[in-house]
Amino acid sequence: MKIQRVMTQIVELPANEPLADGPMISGATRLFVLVKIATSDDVEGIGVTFFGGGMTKALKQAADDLGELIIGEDPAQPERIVGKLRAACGMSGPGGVFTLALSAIDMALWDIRAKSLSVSVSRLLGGHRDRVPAYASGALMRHFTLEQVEKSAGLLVERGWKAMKTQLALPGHTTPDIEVNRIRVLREAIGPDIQLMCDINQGWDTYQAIDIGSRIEPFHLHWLEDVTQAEDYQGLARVTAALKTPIAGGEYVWGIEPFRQMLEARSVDFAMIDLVRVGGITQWLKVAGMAEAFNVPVVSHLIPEVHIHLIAAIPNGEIVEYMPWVRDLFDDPPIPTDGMMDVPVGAGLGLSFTRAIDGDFKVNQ
Ligand code: SMN
Ligand code: MG
Repeated sequence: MKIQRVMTQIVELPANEPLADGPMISGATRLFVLVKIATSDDVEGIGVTFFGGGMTKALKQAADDLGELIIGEDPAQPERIVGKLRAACGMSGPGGVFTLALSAIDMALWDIRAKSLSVSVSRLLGGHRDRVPAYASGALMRHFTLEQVEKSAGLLVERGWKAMKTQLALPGHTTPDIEVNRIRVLREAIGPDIQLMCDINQGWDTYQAIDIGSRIEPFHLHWLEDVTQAEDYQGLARVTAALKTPIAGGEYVWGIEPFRQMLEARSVDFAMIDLVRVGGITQWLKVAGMAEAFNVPVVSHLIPEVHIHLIAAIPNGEIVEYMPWVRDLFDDPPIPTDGMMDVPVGAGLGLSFTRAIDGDFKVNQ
């Protein structure tokens, strides 16, 4: 089988919050770069990437450039293709737009490979489980009022969620007491049995993380995420050692090597892997294996429609982050019910872009 065509497009979707009907900024949108790879055997694979922001057109162009370089390659050789692209692109990598574009292509290669074997990507990669827990994310954001997050948290429980994530490092005037109070209010709103995670998005320093982190311990967070600068492995390790609450991290780093540093420094209790920043499925699996060797569970970041395959495939997959940013790109995407998500049964990723989106693909423009 040979790669014949690589098609890309930019799609803009509304930045809504459907999980608890939360407030949205009027007119706000998010941009995605979609990739479709066609092969000589008529098998097609799809991928998605983002985080290009104001450089989304450059990200699409990067995907087009990488796409041109892989025409004629065998899609069943993702490592060969990654090696070729790295060599061809000089110092455009190892992170940034190069890796974001590579990830979408790599996703599509695994989609093709699994489709050509008539299995799901999850089965192809190990098939540890067919169902995994998922948590609601994006509904309890730091810029929402206390009343809003309290209401939304209650609604998430009513809607069957068993786990959900909020955020601290609040915008504007804040104090440790204000931060702690928000977690207290949320814990009271959802009761003792719902898993509550909290994302700091690198917003605290080590001392704040230990101070506020220890004050919120009575409210039993399932994890505290990205408490301080992601590359400060030793600082994070101090926080991890000081708190009973497990620490999650990993979404901010590029490629696989930083995970080695994090795991060796014992700076995370949960390895959170971002599919587009790690370099796609090929690299994601390497981090998952490294984490397994350190007895560290793996959690996903965004793109739950693809991550469901990965978290389900591996023995140390803990939970899928369900943040439905890309849900509306697909026909009949997997959606969690009662906090559980089923691996799609179709071959490959089991995903297809909506007919309208699919009709808009163009070859390398
Ligand atoms: C997050 C980061 C970037 C985009 C969306 C969400 C957040 C998360 O850190 O973990 O969900
Ligand atoms: Mg996060």
